[in-house]
Amino acid sequence: MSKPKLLITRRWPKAVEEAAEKDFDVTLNEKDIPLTIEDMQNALKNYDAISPTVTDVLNSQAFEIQNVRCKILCNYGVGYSHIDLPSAENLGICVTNTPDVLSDCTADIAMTLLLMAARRAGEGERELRANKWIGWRPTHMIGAKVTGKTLGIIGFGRIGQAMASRAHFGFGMKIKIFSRSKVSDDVLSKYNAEQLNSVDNLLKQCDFVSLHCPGGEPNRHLINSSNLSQSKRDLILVNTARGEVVDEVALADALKNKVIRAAGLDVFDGEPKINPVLLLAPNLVMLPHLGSATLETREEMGFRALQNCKAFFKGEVPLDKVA
Ligand code: 8YV
Repeated sequence: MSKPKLLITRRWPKAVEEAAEKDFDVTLNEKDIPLTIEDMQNALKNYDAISPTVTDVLNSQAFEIQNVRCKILCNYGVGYSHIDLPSAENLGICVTNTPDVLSDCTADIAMTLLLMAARRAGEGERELRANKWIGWRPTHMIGAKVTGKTLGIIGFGRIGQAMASRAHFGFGMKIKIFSRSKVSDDVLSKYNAEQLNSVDNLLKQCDFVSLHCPGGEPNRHLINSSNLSQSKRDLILVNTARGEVVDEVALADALKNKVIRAAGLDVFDGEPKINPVLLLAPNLVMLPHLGSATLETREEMGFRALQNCKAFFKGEVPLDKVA
């Protein structure tokens, strides 16, 4: 029996590309350039399986085609808000993601941003490299203390809980959370966490807020000028979820007008383009979507995507089926 034709839309670590070759007739994107919507439409017509990433255009328009061959989109990544699930379902295409394997590294990056923003690490490094450091003094580059403060977590799935674990057990932080569904008392009690009933309340009560909810339309601008204006004045906001969750113009304004203290972003609305207002915003640390960027995790993400794809072609329900 011939192997299913699989398109891997971006380069993967070597070990997983090699593993893919064993079970699939693989096409790699040798130049690692993001596919256009037309490329994606052609791929949907010519491959049995596609493993896309966050950089792929899989909106409803991408699926407006005839003669679709693709049967599974085994997404490389946990977030899948770039895939229009109803359109995929209409065409009978199965969609899977890669949860679990990137929770630790994404929480590590959220903690990195939290610490960098609080302790002004980016600013400090820039000062030093610009040869502007005039030496130690008691009032130099004063930041915000992290240990013992209150952290608000929005979205309390695997990554949110990994963040709570680091903050609570590593930094003695008090944890408050917002989640649309009721989190079980068992889970909350692990971190001595309190579930609040709204994002607005969370922003009012916390020194730090870290976003770990899905992206997409339902959560677009969950953080906006209205709730930022009611937040604690010293709030530090961290976003490793999806860019659209934060109204970036409102965030830049809040930073400029000292409505909040600082922020750390790993994700951007319309990335890799960065809204120029962010580049001008003070007290903002930015990273280029590095949440899952460790070799171990990027390999595990590939193995998990392949595992889902193999299960599908064996006639099983893939472990991480989301549609
Ligand atoms: C991934 C992520 O690297 O998994 C996710 O949802 O945000 C990233 O860490 C990226 O999405 C790859 O598709």
